Amino acid sequence: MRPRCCSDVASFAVLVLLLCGAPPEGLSNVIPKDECGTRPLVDEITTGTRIVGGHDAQVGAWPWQVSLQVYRFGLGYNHICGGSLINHNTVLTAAHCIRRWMDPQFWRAVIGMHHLFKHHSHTIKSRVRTIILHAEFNRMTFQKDIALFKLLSSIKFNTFIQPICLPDGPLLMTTEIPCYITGWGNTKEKGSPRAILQEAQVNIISQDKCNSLDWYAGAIYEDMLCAGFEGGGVDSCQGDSGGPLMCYFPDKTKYYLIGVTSFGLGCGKPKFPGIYIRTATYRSWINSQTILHDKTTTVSIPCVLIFLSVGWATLLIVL
Ligand code: 4AZ
Repeated sequence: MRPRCCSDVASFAVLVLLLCGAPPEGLSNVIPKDECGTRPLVDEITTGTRIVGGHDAQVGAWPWQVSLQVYRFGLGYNHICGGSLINHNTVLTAAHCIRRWMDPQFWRAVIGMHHLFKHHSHTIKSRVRTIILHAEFNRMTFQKDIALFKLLSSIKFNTFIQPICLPDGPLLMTTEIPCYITGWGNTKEKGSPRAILQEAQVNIISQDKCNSLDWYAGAIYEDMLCAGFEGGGVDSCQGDSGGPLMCYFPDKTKYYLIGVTSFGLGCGKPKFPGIYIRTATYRSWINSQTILHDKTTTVSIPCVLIFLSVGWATLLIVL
């Protein structure tokens, strides 16, 4: 039997480890289950009508929409891609957005933004701590086009800033479930980006239809989904990549992030809808990467010192 003092010391060590692993400021950094997917500034009853083409979003309508921007000497920060806030310090985006800017120091994330060049008092800009690319992202086929940005700041939620819910597995989609895409990307294939956040309602298109010979002819893999219209016209475009494809589930009264904007043949073309990475497929990757990273970065030096001291004390008592 171990002496009581040793089990007390061991319990204390476990307590120190647990406390050290806890996120700062009492903010949970795991993926939220309840506090997500709601739009405090929008009355859901009045929305849900079909949109032909995109239109300006209301201020605060999509509180998880993030603009990921790169600093360019002499030009300042440029919007590169969209992203979705999934907890206090994590943005989900597309891997192909990172291109040559692998160093997180090039980037910032802007959250709670409506106009790209006119920030509100509630807009938050955060530098990036780490970029986590899916290790098997394929630049040729765009399979596993998914990445996480871990932010340096822990973002406080408010009416303009909220995380979106992530599905635990495939969600039952019906024609009653409205789905939307948003972004500051081009409004035409050869157009220019929009300063005001654009939104559009889209249909989810079956894998079989999307892969048929006169559509994408087999280029759409299991981890992708197609959304838009057979006749084209409503679509995501360059600059929207990384941003959300989200659906409102009336029974849950929440929005879920169903896809991450990835690619497409041009923009708005008939039979070539936008392609999105299925978030349900990557739920365990997202969870493990988020938790792994938070655990390795939130164990502070004082915690390590306390833990080592407790370890030494235990050894001295035992020997
Ligand atoms: C892009 O280049 C891009 N029409 C994103 C989405 C689509 C096409 C291109 C889908 O970021």
